[in-house]
Amino acid sequence: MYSYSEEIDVNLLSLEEKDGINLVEKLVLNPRIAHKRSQGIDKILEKELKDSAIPSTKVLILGSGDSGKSTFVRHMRISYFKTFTLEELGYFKFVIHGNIISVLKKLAEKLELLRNSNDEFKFSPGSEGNQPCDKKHFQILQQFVLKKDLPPEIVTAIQMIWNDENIKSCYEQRRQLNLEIQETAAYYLSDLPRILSSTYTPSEQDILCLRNSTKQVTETVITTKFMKFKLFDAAGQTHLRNSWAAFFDDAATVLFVCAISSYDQNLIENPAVNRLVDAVTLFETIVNNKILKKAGMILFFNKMDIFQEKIKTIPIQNYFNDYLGGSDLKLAKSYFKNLFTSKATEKEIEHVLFTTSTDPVSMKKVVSSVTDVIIRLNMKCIVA
Ligand SMILES: Nc1nc2c(ncn2[C@@H]2O[C@H](COP(=O)(O)OP(=O)(O)OP(=O)(O)O)[C@@H](O)[C@H]2O)c(=O)[nH]1
Ligand SMILES: [Mg+2]
Repeated sequence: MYSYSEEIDVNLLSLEEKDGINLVEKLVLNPRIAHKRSQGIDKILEKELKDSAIPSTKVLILGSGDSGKSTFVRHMRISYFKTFTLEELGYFKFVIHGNIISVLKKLAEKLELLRNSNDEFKFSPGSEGNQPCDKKHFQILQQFVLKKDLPPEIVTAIQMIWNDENIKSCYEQRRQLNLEIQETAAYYLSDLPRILSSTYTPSEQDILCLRNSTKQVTETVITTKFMKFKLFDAAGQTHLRNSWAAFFDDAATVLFVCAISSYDQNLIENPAVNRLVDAVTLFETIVNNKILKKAGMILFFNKMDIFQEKIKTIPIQNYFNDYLGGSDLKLAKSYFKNLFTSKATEKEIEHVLFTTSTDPVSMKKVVSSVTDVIIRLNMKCIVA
């Protein structure tokens, strides 16, 4: 009498009308479908029961913008899931191409300004100083809006602009020129043919180097056999921090990330404030926050790769004048560790780590030790 497919979605839980027939009627009319559907529901319930038997723990990942919070979440993803979905890889590819374009646009725009100004800038030998860098390619790139794939003329424009010696000089002198350029730019720019090829799929290292500023607190759930980790990755820029407090309840762990290499940098959103001074102030409010009283603290001093190189040429004392350790790495680490931990008046810091989040080898150990601490802190939080 009625004809309908037996391939009915057994996971369909709503009893909506289909083909003018109420689903309840369908189930009564066809016992096979009813059985299949009931089996489907049993499976869902069984999985839910299994999942709910796994204890879960809430981890807040807090810290200033650009410190490496999302990069750490990507490490957790890589460690426990091993792969990313095709959809995620497509998105990462889009972000990486966007990163490259935005860096080159910044450099080309700065170069244009420099050519028309009296600022001191060392144009590359042999280049005609007042000739605009490949203007045609610069214009093509400036007008381009990235949607999905890169058209061939954009690939050419990117390569031509990066091959320009003056663009490279501009990049080398970015600090003196006060140009805020993504710290992982050199990694991508040194490997353009691979990254711009039509068959490009981002590697694990590419994914760890991408820059995609978080705009709102994002939850990532990682379910292992023993524990479900609910990671809340916060948006670190100053104007986005007032959304954090809504997530503080029931947090067993706070992982605070600061970029130790930023001691000589100011906030992009407020150029009057030193980034590391901002990070210490923020840390003080978090570590002594009453709602987070039960939560254990893990502190990451991230971007150690940049820090180690930087202290050789840019004295810490120029920015933190009570620091007297010169370019000694051990003394520098200990100074910043004391600076932060001395702010914790309400509790001990459980774990302090010096990390380079773009290095997958060293981060394997970090992920494993942090996971152990998170599990321990969860137990402590339950007992407290
Ligand atoms: N060289 C270097 N770069 C790093 C390190 N950790 C993170 N980065 C890079 O720094 C940039 C910022 O990292 P994110 O993880 O996006 O920073 P975030 O703290 O999530 O920033 P917001 O989302 O704005 O709050 C990315 O390009 C990362 O690849 C590190 O240890 N060394
Ligand atoms: Mg982020």
